[in-house]
Amino acid sequence: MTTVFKRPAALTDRQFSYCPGCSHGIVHRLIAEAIDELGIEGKAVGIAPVGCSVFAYEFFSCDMVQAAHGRAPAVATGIKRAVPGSIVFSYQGDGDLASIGMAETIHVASRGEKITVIFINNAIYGMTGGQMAPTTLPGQVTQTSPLGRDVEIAGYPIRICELLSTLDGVALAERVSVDTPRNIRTAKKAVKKAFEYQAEGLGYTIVEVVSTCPTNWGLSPVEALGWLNENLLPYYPPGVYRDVKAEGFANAAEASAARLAASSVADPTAGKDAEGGGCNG
Ligand SMILES: Cc1ncc(C[n+]2csc(CCOP(=O)(O)OP(=O)(O)O)c2C)c(N)n1
Ligand code: SF4
Ligand SMILES: [Mg+2]
Repeated sequence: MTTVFKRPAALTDRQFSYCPGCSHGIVHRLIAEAIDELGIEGKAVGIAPVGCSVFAYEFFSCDMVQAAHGRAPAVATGIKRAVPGSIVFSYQGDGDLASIGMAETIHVASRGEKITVIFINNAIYGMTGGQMAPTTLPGQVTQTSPLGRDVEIAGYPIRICELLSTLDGVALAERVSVDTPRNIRTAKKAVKKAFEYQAEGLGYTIVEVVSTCPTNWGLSPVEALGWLNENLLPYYPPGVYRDVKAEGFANAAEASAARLAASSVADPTAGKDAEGGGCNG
């Protein structure tokens, strides 16, 4: 008999700890399928975050490391630099990545570290009972914004793919969702592409997954999918925000060089007296 459906080898037998209707389980499976299909289990190293996916190290059968709050990209950087042949991915929620870990997120992307970030944007801190996150929509009710996010006080949500796509170290920035079978297939292609770009050494790669948190949204799993479609996807449109290969470059460094060539800035000391001026302080 032909097997048409089985648990990916890159997942352990441990039962997921996620609520019904939560996107985390689907994304875990997609990552595991990508690892299996690319045959990289022996090379893959995952970094688990804080948040509801804190136990990711229990669920993937590849090597896993637990990072402190927001530090997953820094840990990933160290592992990738120490073992360049590894395929390193951090798995982070929006509270972890876009709030406490924002500095690491920006600098790792700008340095073009050859890692893959899987970013679960569910517009809330799931783990802590639903705090407002940097991605919480204007007016969205959370435990810490019971009257709805007031942008006068809390500012506006951060669109991570749009933000990171401006950085020269980025080879791929793609936003997907996993709310329909078709979108799940697109999401899986994006994860595989990110791993492939990393293996080819093209630069930093991120796949943002617009996700559900029915529990802290106070909705049923089906209602949560409706809320995601009506509210989150218009605010966080899926799409490819940066793909250096599709733009005709060999890698992020080449794309960056093209930007620099268009700039008039070259050597600031050119034409100046070698001994002149300067501050010794
Ligand atoms: C202001 C603040 N800083 C740091 C923390 C520590 N902390 C606990 S859980 C968490 C992240 C949880 O949210 P998210 O990353 O969106 O993951 P989710 O649970 O939604 O999957 C953080 C940063 C906190 N709760 N509040
Ligand atoms: S609280 Fe939200 S993010 Fe956490 S497991 Fe439940 S549905 Fe998923
Ligand atoms: Mg979250």
